[in-house]
Amino acid sequence: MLPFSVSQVGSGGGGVSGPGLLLLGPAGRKLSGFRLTEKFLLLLVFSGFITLCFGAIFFLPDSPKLLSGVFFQQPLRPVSVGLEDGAEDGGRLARIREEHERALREAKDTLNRHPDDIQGDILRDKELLREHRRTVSGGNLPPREFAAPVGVVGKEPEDPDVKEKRDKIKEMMKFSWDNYKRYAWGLNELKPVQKQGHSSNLFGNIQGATIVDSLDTLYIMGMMDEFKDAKEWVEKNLEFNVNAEVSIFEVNIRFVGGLLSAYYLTGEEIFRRKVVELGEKLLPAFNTPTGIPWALLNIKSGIGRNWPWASGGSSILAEFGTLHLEFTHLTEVSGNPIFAEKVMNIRKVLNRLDKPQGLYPNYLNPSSGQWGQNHVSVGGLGDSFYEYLLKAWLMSSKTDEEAKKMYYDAVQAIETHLIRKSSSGLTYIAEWKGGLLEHKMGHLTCFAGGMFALGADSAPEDKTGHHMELAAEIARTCHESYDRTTTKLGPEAFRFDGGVEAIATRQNEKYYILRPEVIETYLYMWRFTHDPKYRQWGWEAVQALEKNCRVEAGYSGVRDVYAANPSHDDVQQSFFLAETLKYLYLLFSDDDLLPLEHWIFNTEAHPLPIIIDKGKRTI
Ligand code: DMJ
Repeated sequence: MLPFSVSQVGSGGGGVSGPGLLLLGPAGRKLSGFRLTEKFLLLLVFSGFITLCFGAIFFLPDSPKLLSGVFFQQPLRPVSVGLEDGAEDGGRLARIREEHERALREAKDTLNRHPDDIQGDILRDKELLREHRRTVSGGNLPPREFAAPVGVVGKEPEDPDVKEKRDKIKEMMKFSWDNYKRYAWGLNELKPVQKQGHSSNLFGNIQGATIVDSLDTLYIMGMMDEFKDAKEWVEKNLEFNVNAEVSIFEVNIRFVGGLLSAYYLTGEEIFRRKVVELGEKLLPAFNTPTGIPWALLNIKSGIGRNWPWASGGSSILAEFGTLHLEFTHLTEVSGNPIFAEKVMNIRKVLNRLDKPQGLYPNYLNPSSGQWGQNHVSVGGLGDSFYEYLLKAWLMSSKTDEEAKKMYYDAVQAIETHLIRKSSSGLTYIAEWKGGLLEHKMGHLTCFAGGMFALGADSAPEDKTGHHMELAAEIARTCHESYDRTTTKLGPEAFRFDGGVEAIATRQNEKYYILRPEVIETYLYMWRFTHDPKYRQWGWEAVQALEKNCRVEAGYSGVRDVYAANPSHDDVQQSFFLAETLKYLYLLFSDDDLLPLEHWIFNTEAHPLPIIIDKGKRTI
């Protein structure tokens, strides 16, 4: 406890740090009652405390998901920056104008260009897009032949024990879905304790994240009535003409990914129409001097900007590096090359840059094309960039040699500089901050086990076995991070320093928000090795979820995985239905359900078909 309290009172309260702040002593004594040395000491403690708070917020960003998923977990007012809502009242209009100007100011600061020029570019691009539609297909989507997909309906497992487990996972999906439908239908996510909808500001005013994220899981689990309801909702209610800022990354992996998968699984035109409409709305995000997209975009006005906390107006590696698969498929389903061009340009920019020790820093300025702060991570802020290099190579039927080289070079640098072994022999992936190693691994980083396994087969210089070993070691470490907790669920981050191994030491790293990465790695390891321990570990996770996260109306994250009776954060994340339950279901299915020779999963576990012969799918 601090020896004084800081209270926010009206101006002129006699505070020492400006109007509005009044410092009170231990017994509510006014600061003016202290001697000079006492005042000085108090000030010292107070300013130390403030510096610490700022340090924590601005210099320790773990991931865009960490900041957005945790700091912004409470429903926030969406940031609306459009100008033309006639029905708005005066106050709201003024606020919209203010925010519009702020976004433009921030864009101007990063881009160093006049706001009128920025707006001019946005309008010109919109016109070009319309023009393309008019000339190519009279304003409509060109027709597209759909071939039957491979392996989207699996057989029942023969082993009754495996079947029983798989049925249990399907029941979990039904429970999550039914409760979402009952209490939060049409909203983004469910608060399973309060039994109401949850809105994250990541999607602006776009609604229905759980519905779109769940489409393919419902389909492969054979929950056809639920799938029908979901499809009908998409048809009648899914709207993108919203006057609010969205996260390009989140909308891409959940909405674009979810709709693309639904289209490829079913051939239903509604999904193709919707996904192309959404893809076109996202294009203005690339309107920067380098073409490295903004993190945030108002999809109505087309004005973009970056997260205010991201290293001097930088874009984030894991965000702009996790568009490639979906945008390649947007070109595939629309016939418009523009989507693929945008993501190929990101590659070009990255390949022109020097990489410190072969590593990719997490921040890149979209105006100067220069790296920002020296922070490298295979977890939050970096993670799915590496995943998408490998998957771009695989999705191209192994023709995209550039992606292959970038992936294996990056893995080599990661091995040399970030991968370490603890004293008891646990392999982990550390983070690199300004030249120093931080011996911490995030839950998000645990996806890397699956990635190394998936990439092992094509590893150069006979390194297949080595990559598989690495994958197995990461899987083991991540399993340990679960096994060393009371709940048997893993913490958000765990450390290998100060005498601990695979344990979270900071209170704010002990939560679990229904994340999938560890189970994702079990699935890949199972597919490649058929070692029964991976199913056993997956089943441990199911039991832990049932015991700690299942509440009356759905599943919730927990605040402390080391507590015997952890409290709930009251959010049923849409990725729980899209990823965690899907990966579990696949873990207890035969390998011919979504076989890896035909499908790759985007980073939200939405299956996308492998493309052959430039624009011709295998399926
Ligand atoms: C998901 O949205 C995706 O898996 C993303 O790549 C990382 N974060 C969440 C799940 O943890």
